[in-house]
Amino acid sequence: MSSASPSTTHDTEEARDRLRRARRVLALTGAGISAESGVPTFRGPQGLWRDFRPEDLATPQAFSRDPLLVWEWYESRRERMGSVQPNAGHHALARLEERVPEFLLATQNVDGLHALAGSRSLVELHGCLWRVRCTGCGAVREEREPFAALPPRCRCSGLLRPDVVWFGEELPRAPLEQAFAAARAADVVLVVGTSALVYPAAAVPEAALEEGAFVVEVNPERTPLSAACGVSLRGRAAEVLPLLVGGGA
Ligand code: BJW
Ligand code: ZN
Repeated sequence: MSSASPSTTHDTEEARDRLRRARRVLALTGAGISAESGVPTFRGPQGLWRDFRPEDLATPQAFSRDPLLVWEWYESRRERMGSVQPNAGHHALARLEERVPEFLLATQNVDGLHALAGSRSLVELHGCLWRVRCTGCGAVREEREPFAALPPRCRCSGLLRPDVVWFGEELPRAPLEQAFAAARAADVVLVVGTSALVYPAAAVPEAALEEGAFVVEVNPERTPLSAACGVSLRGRAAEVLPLLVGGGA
């Protein structure tokens, strides 16, 4: 990966100014925004999948083949994420929502940290780690406690699965449509902590660019989106977002 180059004060000021004047803002977040809360990202040297290939674990085929292995991975992540807290980046986005007339936060994350930080105008594109869904009767319920035995089963005896979106599965339709509609209408799109590799989420800022939105990226590394952005700020979300939004801690 290329080394991070410092973004200029001018870029930061331009992004802050655009956000201050914007009436319609979409924020799209990925695993990087939770990195400073202690949640590992998926890709990269410290990524969650350093020792696993995604297709070994995050696919319906992997789950059919070995539900115990897949559940052990999810339970270890649930355990780890159960104690983490939102960071200054999550809080900055919650503050931004309060002052922008039309604001939407679309997250690819399944950790629930945006809601915990107080974001309300929020759609989860890849589901939620704190919900389970029955592969038999389809019932969905919140489940924060660890399971007594793995893989867990529903009252109907069907196998439960995490209510998240795996490769090859369709994203929940309404949240995805909301994200694309907000992208097409936005003055400014803020893309934070995503490698911009996983579709269709990666197509959301592409749609905004096609409609002429100003796209601000916050990421310590370059991504396939960087070159097309209005400004691409090379930094960590918990440091850069408070500079862009102001106020609060
Ligand atoms: C920091 C930081 C700090 C570090 N501050 N930043 C078009 C082209 C090619 C392929 C496809 C395509 N369309 C669809 C596909 C296939 C596939 C896909 O995209 N594959 C690509 C990988 C090639 N997509 C799908 O299969 C999707 N479904 C689909 O398309 O269905 C079609 C369909 C239609 C009709 C019927 C049926 C099907 C589904 C994708 C589901 C993704 N699921 C996962 C797992 C969720 C559950 C779980 O958590 O276990 O979602 S995969 C994983 O990747 C997770 C993430 O949400 C997602 C994105 O990752 P993210 O968030 O970008 O994280 P990283 O780790 O990649 O990046 C972190 C970034 O943060 C880095 O850039 C760092 O630099 C940065 N960072 N510290 C700010 N402090
Ligand atoms: Zn059931």
